[in-house]
Parts: sequence; C-alpha cells; structure tokens
Amino acid sequence: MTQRQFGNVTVETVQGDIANQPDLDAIVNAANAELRMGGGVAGAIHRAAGPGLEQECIPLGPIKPGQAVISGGHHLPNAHVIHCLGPVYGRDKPEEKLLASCYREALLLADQNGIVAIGFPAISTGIFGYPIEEAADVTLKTVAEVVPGLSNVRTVRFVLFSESDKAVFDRALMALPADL
Ligand code: AR6
Repeated sequence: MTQRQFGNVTVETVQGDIANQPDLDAIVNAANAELRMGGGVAGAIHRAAGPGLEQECIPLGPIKPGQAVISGGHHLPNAHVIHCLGPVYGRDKPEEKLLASCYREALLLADQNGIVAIGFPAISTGIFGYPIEEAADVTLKTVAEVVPGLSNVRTVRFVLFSESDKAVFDRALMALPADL
C-alpha cells in the first residue's frame, strides 16, 4: 500500500478487487448510464451485491457523464455504493472535466452521507478507454483539491486491478505537490 496525507485525509493505493474491500463504508462503481449490471467493475459490484442493487438503482438513472448517485450496499460488506458515469474517451468531451466531476461529486456525496472511508476504481480506464496515465493525473489532482474541504471523509483508497495500473497511480500520487 502507498499512502499520502492531505490535511486530515489519507489517500492510498492498493492492488485488488473493488468488490472486496470490507473495511470501507462506501465503494464507487464505474457505472453505465442506466445503472444496470454491466461488465468490469459494475459487473463485479452487482454480482457481489445481489439483484437488490440493480432494483434500487434503475429508478435513479439514467445519469449523465460526470454525475454520481448513491445507493445502499445490499449484500456487499460496504453500507453504500456511489455510482459514477465516467466519460467515454474520445466521445464525451471535455473528458478531463467530466472525469474530475465524477470524483468531485462522489466525494461530496460521500461527505454529505457521513462516509469516513471510501474506495474508488480507476473510472473510465477500462471499457471507456481513458488512458491510465492521463486518468491518474486528473483523478489524483482532483482528489487532492477536494479532500481538504471535506468534514467526514478521512480515507480515500484507490483499488487498482493490476500492479501496472497501481504503479501508474503511485507515480501520480507521489508527483502531487504537498499543498494544492
Ligand atoms: N476491481 C477493481 N478494478 C477493476 C475491477 C475490479 N473488480 N474490474 C475491472 N477493474 P471498467 P469504465 C478496472 O471497464 O471504463 C461497464 O460495463 C479495469 O481494469 O469497469 O468506466 C459499465 O457497465 C479498469 O482499469 O469501467 C459501463 O458500461 C477500471 O477498473 C462501462 O463498463 C475501470 O474499468 C464503464 O467503463
């Protein structure tokens, strides 16, 4: 695990499965607009949560790129799931602003719901095609900017599927200035 402190908030990276993070209050889903099961992260989260998650989510959709909504965790070990629709790289523009909006909205929603520890996957970097290096820079810069203004969130964990994606996030995390 790699960690950095931004005010009262620890930002950390691990390699693993976002659907298997039992010590977090909330996990974030790289969702589709309709908030249906899907593949990748969404498939893993919906499989672990059970069909009640999709039943709760469908009436909350459709959502737009950059938007986030919150639901219960159902059979997940986490009390909440925050569903974000990332931009499709090359289609939903400006990608950078829309990706930043996902992280900002998810963190604000978490804070409003009293969530202390939250885990994110690398939104948009799978099926949606966002290059991992570019995504890591936008993501970590946004998180470091937003976390000093939060009252409840104390841990932000990035759960990366591969060692190589974790290495990219680690480099971007370490490259951030101490004060943003
Ligand atoms: N835990 C952590 N990271 C994962 C996991 C997992 N279990 N599975 C995949 N990743 P993606 P997107 C990584 O495709 O690009 C879905 O079908 C993966 O390697 O899940 O935002 C939805 O329904 C990649 O780095 O999300 C949407 O239609 C990252 O998580 C669409 O895909 C995101 O990959 C969303 O595409």
